Amino acid sequence: MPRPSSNGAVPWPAEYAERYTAKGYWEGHAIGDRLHAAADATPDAVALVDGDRRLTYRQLAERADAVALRLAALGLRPDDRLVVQLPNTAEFVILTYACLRLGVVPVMALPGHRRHEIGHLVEHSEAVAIAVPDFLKDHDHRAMAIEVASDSPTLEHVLVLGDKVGDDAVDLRELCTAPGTPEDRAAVDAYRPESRSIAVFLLSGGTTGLPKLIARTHDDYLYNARRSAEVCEFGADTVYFAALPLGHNFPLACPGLLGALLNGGRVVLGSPNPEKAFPLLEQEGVTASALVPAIAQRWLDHHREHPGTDLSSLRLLQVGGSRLADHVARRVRPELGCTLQQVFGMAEGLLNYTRPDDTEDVICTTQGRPMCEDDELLVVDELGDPVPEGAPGVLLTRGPYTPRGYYRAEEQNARAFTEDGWYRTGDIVRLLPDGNLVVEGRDKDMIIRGGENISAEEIENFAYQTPGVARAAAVAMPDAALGERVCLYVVPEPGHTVTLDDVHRVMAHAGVARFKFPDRLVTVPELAATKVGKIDKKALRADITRRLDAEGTPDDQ
Ligand code: OOB
Repeated sequence: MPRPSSNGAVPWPAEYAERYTAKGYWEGHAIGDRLHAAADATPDAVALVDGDRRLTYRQLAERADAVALRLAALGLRPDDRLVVQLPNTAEFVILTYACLRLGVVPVMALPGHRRHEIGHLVEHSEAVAIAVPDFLKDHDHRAMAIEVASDSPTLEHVLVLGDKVGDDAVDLRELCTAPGTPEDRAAVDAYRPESRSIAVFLLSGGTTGLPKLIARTHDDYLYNARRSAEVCEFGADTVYFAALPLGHNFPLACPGLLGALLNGGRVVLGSPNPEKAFPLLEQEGVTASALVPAIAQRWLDHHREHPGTDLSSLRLLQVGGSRLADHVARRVRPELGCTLQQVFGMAEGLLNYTRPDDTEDVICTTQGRPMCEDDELLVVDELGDPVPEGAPGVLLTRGPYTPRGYYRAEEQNARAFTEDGWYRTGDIVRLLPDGNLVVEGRDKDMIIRGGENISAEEIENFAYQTPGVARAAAVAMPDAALGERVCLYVVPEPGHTVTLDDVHRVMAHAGVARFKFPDRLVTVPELAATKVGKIDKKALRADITRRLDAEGTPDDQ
């Protein structure tokens, strides 16, 4: 197992780094430089649309440099970490761009995270700053951030976006509108990060308790966005609609925000709700967007019920994050009039795409193929031996944008990565003779609820903190709207009853993200075990499916 380097990230072995450089995957540039180069090419083109705010490339680049200097004036230095928990706003983009220019590393939290997750991210990344909205969906992020800061030995600066900033925080809106000077650019250039240094921390979907950090370098993440943009045919005429939270790899760089901005395209910020999104798609002439299956389904249903919106500008609809059902996939072209692209990706790296010119069968029944010819894929059985071609097995991968380990996580790395650096995805796939993959299931203990990855182990840990719980197991239960929901099996201690509310109360007290709260609790006298004595989750998944079928209302759960 390669040892982590002094900055805590696990580097690629030298021979691979040389190969990836020689092949041109790693260009040796900082992402901020490439963004500036794109801005120089079309300074007056509109880069960003956030409601009625429109920023040209020149304005965006100048603001990013002005903010970079303001961050430097606050005391932030290259390789410092800044936790970003912001909704899809111009401030998210300007701040992230500023970090990339300065070499400050954004830690991409998700809007749904709460004190429990944010506290962990701050601690593990040793963040010196955090950016949050004041309120979002009735949650006081400002108060949460201040509380986390008071418990943290490293967190010094709280940046707040909104009207309620308070005296103990920095006004992010004000920070992002402060005028720059022509000298800013040269001043920020002086900080230019090394291309092998960490550009951004993404979060792992996670099968362990709390999210692990994935250190993506300027070299590898730039390639991630640039090659994705090629595959997706992004160019100056692209209008990308950012519907999913931008802290997620998919809308951030697959090709997403970065892919559009590196190619002179335009990014329209929004949210997934079709009632709000559809008018924007029409007004702004959106050409591409990325969704998770649960939202794709909502868009299809909304369009069926309200066929009035003109979606003719939309050319490419990317869907990924969890398995898209073939029959839903088949509705996309006839009903929305655009090309579907299935994306099987992961924050850990590897990206598989169906290509726009693939046959309708490939597009609707596979999850695509790797974007790079140097992506290495191995499909293995339980013993780690390769399976025959076309047979299902667990996918292992290595490649020029798949790091060799999680950040400062030697114990987990020993499990998640092989000795020679293959990442165990935990996904069960079939590799078809034409090179496309079909995702058949998961070998990892994770539940994907409407695109949010939830670690079963984390839910079980909270169940065990609930009075009266003797044994607990969290499994995915099928759900028509979200794909999967969380079902918790509980064996109570003798004489106790345990309710869903009891578990929720424990999780609420710990400040856990709402989307992780179990949707259903099933009390059983014992949990079935496998031959080796582990809880038989397959049997539990079959059991909950049977129960739902018997109730006849799986759609209403
Ligand atoms: C994306 O990234 P993550 O890190 O949130 O989740 C990765 C995991 C994969 O290992 C797999 O279990 C699942 O999510 N997954 C899919 C899938 N795409 C992701 N399972 C079945 N079918 C698919 N199409 O989810 C992500 C990152 C970049 C682009 C797209 C998705």
